[in-house]
Amino acid sequence: MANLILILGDQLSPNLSALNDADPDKDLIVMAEVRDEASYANHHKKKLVFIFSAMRHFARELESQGWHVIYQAYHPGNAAQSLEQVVRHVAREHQPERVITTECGEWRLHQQICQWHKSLGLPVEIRTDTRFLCTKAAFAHWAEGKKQLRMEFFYREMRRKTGLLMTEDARPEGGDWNYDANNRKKWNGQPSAPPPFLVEPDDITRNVIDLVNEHFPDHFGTTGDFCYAVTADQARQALAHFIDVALPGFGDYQDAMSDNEDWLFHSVLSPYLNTGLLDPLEVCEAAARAWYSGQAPLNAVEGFIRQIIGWREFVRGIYWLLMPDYAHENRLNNTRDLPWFYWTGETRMRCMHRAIDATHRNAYAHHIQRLMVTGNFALLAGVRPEAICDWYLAVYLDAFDWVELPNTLGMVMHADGGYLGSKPYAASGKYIQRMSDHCQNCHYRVQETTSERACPFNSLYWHFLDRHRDAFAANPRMTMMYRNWDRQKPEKQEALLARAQWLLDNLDQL
Ligand code: FAD
Ligand code: DLZ
Repeated sequence: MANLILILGDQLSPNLSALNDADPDKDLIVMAEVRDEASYANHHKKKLVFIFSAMRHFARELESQGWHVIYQAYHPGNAAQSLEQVVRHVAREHQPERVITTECGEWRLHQQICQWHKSLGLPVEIRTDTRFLCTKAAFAHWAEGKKQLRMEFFYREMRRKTGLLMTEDARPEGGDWNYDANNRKKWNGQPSAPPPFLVEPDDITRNVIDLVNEHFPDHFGTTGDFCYAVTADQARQALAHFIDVALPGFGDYQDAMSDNEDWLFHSVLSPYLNTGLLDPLEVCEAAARAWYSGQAPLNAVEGFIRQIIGWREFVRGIYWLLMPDYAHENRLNNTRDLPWFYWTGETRMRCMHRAIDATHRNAYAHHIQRLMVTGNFALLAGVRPEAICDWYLAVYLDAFDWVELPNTLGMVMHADGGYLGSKPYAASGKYIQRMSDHCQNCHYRVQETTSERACPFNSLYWHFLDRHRDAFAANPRMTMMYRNWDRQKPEKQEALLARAQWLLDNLDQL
């Protein structure tokens, strides 16, 4: 008897575990665009276009390989608007022996699927997602008994496991595990930033763009100039483009920001990795080859590989280890709502405006914008973790709960007490000035701290330290910050706190 194989919108990989041992002559594949998945967050319009178009292309590829695919295209009048309803409907018609799927990437949906065997009255087999290098169980095993979980040590395990950038006698290439100290240069326009990889939308994508504009007009962002890859072939071309033109500068300018350039030397591969169009090992091996052939320096290649086999796998491990309680963590007891300008970009803070504007246009901002601009501001302003997490989950093409939540709640908001960083990534305007040219085009003055035109990040930074003294003063990595605060005259401290309080009371006027 046939099996019904459910493939989700971020499972677009021919080697998906749900397809192992499947029989194209007997088994049915189900894929569905449904309202419940399209609207549980205010997904950016480009994210909807990307996922629906990539799903449609993948379904077509499967059909061309002889699979029988039942595909539900989105329509508001469809009777089935959740994945469960679609599966129930197909199961009723085709009477499969069981449902097979690969474990999904969100606790919310995972919990639902775990109940389907009861609601559908059918066995539901949930298979391990083998597209990650470290399974949930292997991560839990690694974490067991450790007082602190540190990415760096996990990363070294992953280097050993994969053999990436390892010598024959099992030492790291170049002698060091991590070359991050070389990766903090400001970018002054040279070498020039490479052009992004662009794909002209085909008929399938154009139809989806029309559909999203018609049915999701109120969602964040715009569909205009959609140019992302939507097939594995195109994603591989995007990878080749990155290796050729951007990887050599990736390390040096990894932390840089620019007032004019949206992408700098970043790969823009996360959407393809997260939906299965690219395989993480394939991506890292391509980068490693570029070093062995002399095409890119070690600090770039090691830094890039660390992001994928280190950070990406580490945050996923943390997510599944700590959910569902993790999503409710708020150790700094933040209560503030998200300022409205996160949705409009209408703020005179130039760095915030540029990061949000890029996000609105591209459904993309690079890591340092997410961490040190929009994230840093939310941390300093004391925004509720849930509110800022909802924003990050909605606005980026690559956003799925397993990767967005630990990055936002943990790395940015320090709401989990420090799994993702031993100290909060709080910074004043000085950091933004050091790493970008935003400040020279800003309404606010980065050198000033308490005046009406003083950069808001400055006094908010001190306010953050002062109000969280109990949480951080004993942290050895923050001793210097508190020493600098304590050294300031009481009048100055008072003026800084007063300016910050005014800002906090008037966030929507910034
Ligand atoms: P590059 O800079 O070229 O890096 C290469 C690859 O490394 C990325 O494609 C990505 O797969 C991986 N990577 C790098 N940093 C991280 C990280 N911290 N965690 C996980 N993977 C990483 N990444 C997502 O994929 N989805 C998200 O929803 C997401 N939300 C984030 C929210 C916040 C607040 C922050 C600070 C970071 C978030 N990140 C997220 C991580 C990172 O910012 C993006 O992966 C990166 O910006 C994607 O762009 P890129 O492909 O050009 O990355
Ligand atoms: C994010 C998303 C969207 C917007 N739409 C769909 C959809 O219509 N059908 C689908 O199968 N998946 C979709 N997804 C992805 C899921 O919401 C969910 O984030 C992942 O499957 C979790 O692994």
